[in-house]
Amino acid sequence: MKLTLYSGTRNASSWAMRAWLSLKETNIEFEEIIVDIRRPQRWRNIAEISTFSPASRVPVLVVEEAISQNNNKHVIYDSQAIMEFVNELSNNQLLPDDTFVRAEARSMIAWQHADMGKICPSLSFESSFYPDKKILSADNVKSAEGLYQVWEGLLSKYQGPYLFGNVSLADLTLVPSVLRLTSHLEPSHHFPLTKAWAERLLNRPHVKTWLDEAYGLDPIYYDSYLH
Ligand SMILES: N[C@@H](CCC(=O)N[C@@H](CS)C(=O)NCC(=O)O)C(=O)O
Repeated sequence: MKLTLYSGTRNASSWAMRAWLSLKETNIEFEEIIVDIRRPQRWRNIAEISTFSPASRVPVLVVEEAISQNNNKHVIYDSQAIMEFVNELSNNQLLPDDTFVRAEARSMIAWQHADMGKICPSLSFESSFYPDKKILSADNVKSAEGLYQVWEGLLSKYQGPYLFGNVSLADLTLVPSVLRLTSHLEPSHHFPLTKAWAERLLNRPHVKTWLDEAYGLDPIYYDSYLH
C-alpha cells in the first residue's frame, strides 16, 4: 500500500498539520507533497488539487492498494477522515479503548472540526507565528478561558497525561488551537493541568518538527488581525 499526503504550508495549514501528525505519531510511512497555499500561488496549486479531490482543499491522502486489486486508488479528502483512517490502520492506537470514553473523545474532535467556540475563527493559525502578538479582547479571553476550563476538567477526570488518558486524536486535533490560544494567552494559575498538558503536547517531537519548520518561514500577515 502506498500513501501520499498532500499537505500544506507549515505556518498556514492547521488542517494538514492534524492529518500529518496522526501519520507521524503512528509511524506509518507516507510520501508528503507540500502544497504551497500562500497567495498568489495558492489559487493555481489548489486548482491542481481539484483535479483529483472534490473538496479542493488540503490535506488529501491518496491511498493506492496492491496493484492486483480493482479500484485500488482511494482519495480521502478531509482531515478528520484521514485521522480516523490512520487510527484504523494502526489498530486503534489513537482512540481510547473504552466505548464511552471514545465517544467523548470523538465529541471533542467533532467540536474542533465543526468550529470550536468563537475564538478560533477570529485568531488565525498564521497568527500563532507572529513575533508580536495582539492583546486579546475581553470576549476572546472569556472564550479562551472557557476552553481552558473544559480541558482542565477532562485532565482532572481522566488523570492525564492527555485529555482522555493516553495521547489520542482528540489531543492531536487540538494542537493548532492550543498553539494559537496559548501563544496569545498563557493559561493562568486557575488552569494548572491545562498549562502542563499544553506544554507536553506542544513539545511532542513530531509537533516540534512541524512547528520548527513553521517558525522558519516568513509570517503570513492578514489585515484583519488587528481589527
Ligand atoms: N474540512 C477540511 C478543511 C480543509 C481546509 O480548509 N484546508 C485549507 C488549508 S488548511 C485549504 O486547503 N484551503 C484552500 C482554499 O481555501 O483555497 C479538512 O478538515 O480537511
